[in-house]
Amino acid sequence: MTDSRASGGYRVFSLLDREGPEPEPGHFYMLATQSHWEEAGGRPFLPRALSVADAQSEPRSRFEPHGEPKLDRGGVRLDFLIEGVGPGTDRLCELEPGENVWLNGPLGNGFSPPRELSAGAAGAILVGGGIGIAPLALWRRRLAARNVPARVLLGFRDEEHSGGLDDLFACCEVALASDDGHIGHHGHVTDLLSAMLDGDDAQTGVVYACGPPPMLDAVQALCTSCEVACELAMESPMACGFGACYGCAVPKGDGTYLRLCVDGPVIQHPPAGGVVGGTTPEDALATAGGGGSPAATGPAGRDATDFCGIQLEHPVINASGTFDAIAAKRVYGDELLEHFPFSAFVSKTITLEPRAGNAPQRIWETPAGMINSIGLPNRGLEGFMAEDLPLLGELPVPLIVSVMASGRDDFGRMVSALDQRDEVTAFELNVSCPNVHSGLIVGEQPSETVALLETLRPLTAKPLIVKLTPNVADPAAVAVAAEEGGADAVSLINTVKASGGTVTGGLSGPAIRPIAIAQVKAVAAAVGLPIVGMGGVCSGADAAEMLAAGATLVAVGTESFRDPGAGARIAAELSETSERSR
Ligand code: RRO
Repeated sequence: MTDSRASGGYRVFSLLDREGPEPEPGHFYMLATQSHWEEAGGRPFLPRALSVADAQSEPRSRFEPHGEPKLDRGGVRLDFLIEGVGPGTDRLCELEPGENVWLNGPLGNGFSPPRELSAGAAGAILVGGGIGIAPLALWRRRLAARNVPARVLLGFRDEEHSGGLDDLFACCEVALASDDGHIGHHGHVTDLLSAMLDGDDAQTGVVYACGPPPMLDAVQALCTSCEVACELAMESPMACGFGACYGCAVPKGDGTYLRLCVDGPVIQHPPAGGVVGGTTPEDALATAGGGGSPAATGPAGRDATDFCGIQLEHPVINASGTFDAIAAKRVYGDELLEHFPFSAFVSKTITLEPRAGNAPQRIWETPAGMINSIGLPNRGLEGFMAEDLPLLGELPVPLIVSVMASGRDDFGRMVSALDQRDEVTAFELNVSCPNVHSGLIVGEQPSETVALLETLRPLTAKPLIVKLTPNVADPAAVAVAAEEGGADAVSLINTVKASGGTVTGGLSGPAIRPIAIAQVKAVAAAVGLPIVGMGGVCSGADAAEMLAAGATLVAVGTESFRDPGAGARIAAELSETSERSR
């Protein structure tokens, strides 16, 4: 951090990102203090998403004009507007110049320039509300640099919830509104927009808006009625920022959801090309600029591990549903494939039919963890085989497909169909999701688990890994049933049933690691199968503890949300730990 100053009721702070690249207006960053808040566990636990309010490349100059030597800084200066509204933003507000910040970005899709501007057109209108004025500040400057005329309308709730004007909109004409009348028009900023659109003789190219959801709804309604295109920069609770956590769902209007981090945060209305920021497989193959690589140094061949006859470069894989390799490839480009963070990739669980997933809110931060209620969004078996599987087959590591069904026949259909595909190395049978309410959870009943395995075993020679739930009195009894039924391995733990804030679902993160260690030990004592141990693994030391408890492989889940390169880092740390003890 290079600077932090009060600005009305908010703060503006500046960071120097030495690596860049320079963000586009509308892009956001995931931010945490150095070493992820420096407190192992506790709150804040997850990084916070902030839109960039200004960005300027800093020259690599060695001398000030008057000859004083200065540091060879270089990089991109990033300005953010922030309001302390909870433990994460409060901590960021307290940062002092000189402190280091953990940064992942630039992320997301930015604003797009007005498509057609006829001669004499009025250009763009920028509508900002509260802290949402931030991305519009950078966009206004870029539009001005391109000689695109832009009128700016900004609104604030009250004096306490306002700021950034002098810092971000100095030397530019803005029309203001406030709900309490302390500044500008006494009322909503959308009153100003309505009057402007009504009185527009010239054609408005496009309206760009960022602010609270009711403001964005009103902007969209006004634009629709005036047949003006608009782009809305939206907000949603988000754990990762790169498509892994599925937390930042916003309804698309057709019963399905967008992930705001990779399909937004800027959403176009009407949608460009008929898809509202939709993620297509073609998009996924394109190499994006991205915010640095998630990779760390890959471990050497001495860490090679045999798992059910599959040779893996090291013992660290991902937990299902915590890393979307297709979305991550879109964000990080080919570097992701060159330094893939895991030695095998486990897909998000798929079902026979497509599922939209649960309605937001889907995630809730807890002390040293988070609760998810994602609800298994996926394309369904057919969509997965047609669209995702060819892309996942390009990954440089073996693919384990996670499947779930409401009955044995449907499980059988999925396993039989996927067995035919060379891209699939093994199956994980998810019999333990806490977030779908289809009656019986197979993995809660040893007898059901044996019966499922007896149905599936004859259908494939590929390894079958049973994902166990921690939400039973005796997980080892279910593991024994899986072994009896012919499973090749078990993986545990899935998330722990929990409730916090507005979310009831599954708890993950370091908060559950002691539970995971205890259950891995109990299962290891009861079965001879290899075990994939997971639950709150954040470091090489945690992974070593999991291996010592009886696991053959370790899966990293929630930690990848906080750090996309966590898998590779943990594998490297683990390798160092084992090297020392050799
Ligand atoms: O998608 C989910 O809500 C989800 C699944 Br399928 C799972 O197995 N575990 C979890 O915590 N969430």
